[in-house]
Amino acid sequence: MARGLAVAWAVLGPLLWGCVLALQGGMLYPRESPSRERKELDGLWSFRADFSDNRRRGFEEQWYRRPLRESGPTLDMPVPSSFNDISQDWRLRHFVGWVWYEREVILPERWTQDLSTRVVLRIGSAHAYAIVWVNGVNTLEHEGGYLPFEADISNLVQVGPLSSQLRITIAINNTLTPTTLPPGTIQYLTDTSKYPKGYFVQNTYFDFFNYAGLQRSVLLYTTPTTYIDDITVTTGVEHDSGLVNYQISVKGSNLFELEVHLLDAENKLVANGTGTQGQLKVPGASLWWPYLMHERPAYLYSLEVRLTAQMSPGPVSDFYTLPVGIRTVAVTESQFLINGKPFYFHGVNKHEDADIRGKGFDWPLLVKDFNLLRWLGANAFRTSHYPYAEEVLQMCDRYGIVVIDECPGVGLALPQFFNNVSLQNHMRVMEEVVRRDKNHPAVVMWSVANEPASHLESAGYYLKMVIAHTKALDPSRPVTFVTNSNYAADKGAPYVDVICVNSYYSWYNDFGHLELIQRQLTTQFENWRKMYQKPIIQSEYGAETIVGFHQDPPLMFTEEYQKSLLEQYHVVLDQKRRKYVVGELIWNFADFMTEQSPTRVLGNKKGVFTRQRQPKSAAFLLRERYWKIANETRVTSTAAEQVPPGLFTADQNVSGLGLMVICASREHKVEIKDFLVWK
Ligand code: BDP
Repeated sequence: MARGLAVAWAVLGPLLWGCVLALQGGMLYPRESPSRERKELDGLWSFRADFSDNRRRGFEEQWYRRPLRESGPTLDMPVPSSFNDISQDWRLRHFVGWVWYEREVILPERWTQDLSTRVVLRIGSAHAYAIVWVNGVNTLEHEGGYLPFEADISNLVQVGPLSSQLRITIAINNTLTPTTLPPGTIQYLTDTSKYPKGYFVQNTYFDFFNYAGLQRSVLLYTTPTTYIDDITVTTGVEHDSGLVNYQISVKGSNLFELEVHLLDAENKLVANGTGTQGQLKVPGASLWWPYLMHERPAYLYSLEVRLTAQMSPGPVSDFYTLPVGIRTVAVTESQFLINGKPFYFHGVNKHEDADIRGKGFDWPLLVKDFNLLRWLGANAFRTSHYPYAEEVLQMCDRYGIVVIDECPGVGLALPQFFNNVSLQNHMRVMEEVVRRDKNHPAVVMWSVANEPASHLESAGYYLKMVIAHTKALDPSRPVTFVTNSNYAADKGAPYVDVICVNSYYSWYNDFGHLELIQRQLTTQFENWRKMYQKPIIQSEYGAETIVGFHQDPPLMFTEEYQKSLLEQYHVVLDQKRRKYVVGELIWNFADFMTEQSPTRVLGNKKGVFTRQRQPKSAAFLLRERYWKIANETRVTSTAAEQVPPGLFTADQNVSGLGLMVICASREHKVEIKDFLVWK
């Protein structure tokens, strides 16, 4: 049964693209073009946390009606940033409830006078519930952090007494409840001998600090009033040609023409088309390959879309350019294929996390992280445990770092979290994730959850529904969730395309007993394999390590212990990766902040880099390993361009092909220093 499903997906997935569920409204990343302008609102905002007992003073006093400074004292708050670690006030570090942000903006006069211009306010993310007012008018509400939302505010800035002065007020509530994603509970502690009246705590069921605020950019952008609302691209390969299927939605008029041009990396036109959907054929296409898999990784074309609409004052044009990578993804019963070749994930799990800024987006941090990934020889990461900023995925497209894109379905630990309201919400969140990230070639698989209580019957139904919905939204990619349940008890595993397993042998289980890892890990893989003939990824493993702690023979928390634990895992991974294990993702790329607890010393210390991005000894061990694996799994350029037509089924001898690739690559070594010159 399970086997049948996986094979059916590999064969039918891409053919089903025509049956994709239509989502209302696009969420194209705001890019400048001859018809579009952008105004970033990053910088200092006015800020106030509502410390009142019921946290509702801001609404009772209508703080959005007047400039925030008029209703009380404000702080300077940088955007993007989490608000938690910015001030010296411990109450703000641990605040639960509504916080208020405000920013005054001067708009270019044309934006307010030209009625054929559409002005959009876009918030990159606001964790976890946000209400937005523009000049005191309730404009937008959004539930869920880590994803963008936007509103057309033209009628607010272009009618009435025209004014270039805009006041944007955003109230954000970080409370997590049983029906939010991630879920949480609020616990009132009523024993007055211990706690003051009304005392409550926010319980979370995940292992990272619940940073909040405007953690990604806020911006304004324009389009013409008839505009390109959305573009959906899927790609394929037929003989030596690349195929680019496009679907474009236009809003504002039915009288329009669309022209589509595909340009290569040298800006040369390679194909063109017209209309709202079509297929472009690129003979001799350069494919999008993962980092270290090919000598020319991450090849991107540009899809230029030009809209011309007939409006009463005359023709209007809109332009949008989308980066496109041509690649295929498929799963057989023992392999993960990119462009028809076996792909092995040798990478990391990450967090959006750093000193002071918390989960706030930061370019220097992002570029440093990508330099470290390349240094490490990592070719992939999972966005544990929520969708990362769009700019991160753009970097992945450009650097060839493959992504398992995970939604914030983390901490689904209690039976009451598997209810119908949560299920509807989870499916809506997956719609938002797919809508936002569907066009990134780097994204090769969706993960709908991390470590849900998947042994529960109710979780089985819930996961089945979320996975089916995600597949209907995007039949072109495999879907998974990450499990730590027992293989025999897991009720969600029948529905995934790839089994992703977390295990912490010799850390949380039999701690200190490194000698048991090989036995236990072998059993883990063999049990899962016997039950489900599907490829397996070791999606987490690792050990807590305080940088600078040393002990030999190794003891827990030392750098030596982390290294030894990894080495033990690697022995088994090496045995199984030539069979059906298709990836290993270390937990974690870097140390990160968590809630306080007796088991966390200033956060989770399982990073191979510190929170400040300095290497622990394990980073060097991992680096040797990843570059060695890269040497073994790389495809030669000649083989790479010969992508077999159509899709593999489990019956075809793909493992034979894998062997051929390994042999061919022996003559074509990747040197560790290559990362310096490849990009
Ligand atoms: C795993 C979780 C991850 C934790 C990790 C740990 O998926 O979020 O941080 O354990 O305990 O179970 O370090």
